[in-house]
Amino acid sequence: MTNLMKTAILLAVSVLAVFTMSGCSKNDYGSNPPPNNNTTPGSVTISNFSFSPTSVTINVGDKVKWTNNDDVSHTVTSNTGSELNSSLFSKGQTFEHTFTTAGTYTYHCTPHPTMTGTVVVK
Ligand SMILES: [Cu+2]
Repeated sequence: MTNLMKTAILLAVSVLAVFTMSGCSKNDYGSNPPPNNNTTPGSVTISNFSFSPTSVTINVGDKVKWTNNDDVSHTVTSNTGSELNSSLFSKGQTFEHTFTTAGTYTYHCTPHPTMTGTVVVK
């Protein structure tokens, strides 16, 4: 075996080792939880013509899911702006929205304006 061949093999092995190590650390979150990939930290139930809880607090990038348990259809509609703009959804159906900007989002139900709620995005 020539010295050149030895060097080439050594180089190939060390490149492989670096790749393996970096691949490992890429997927190793240690004690930290993995990044938030569209989990649902905010859950709101709609029943008896009200949102419960009326206010949820989440982080930027988090998703809120509304579940309608009423026999009538409801919407989740921003009081101002267009962040929340669901269609009417009926019993057993859900509406989900991911918030990408911090702020306080107040909303109501279009056919039942006395139904109101708030999403606080930190
Ligand atoms: Cu409603």
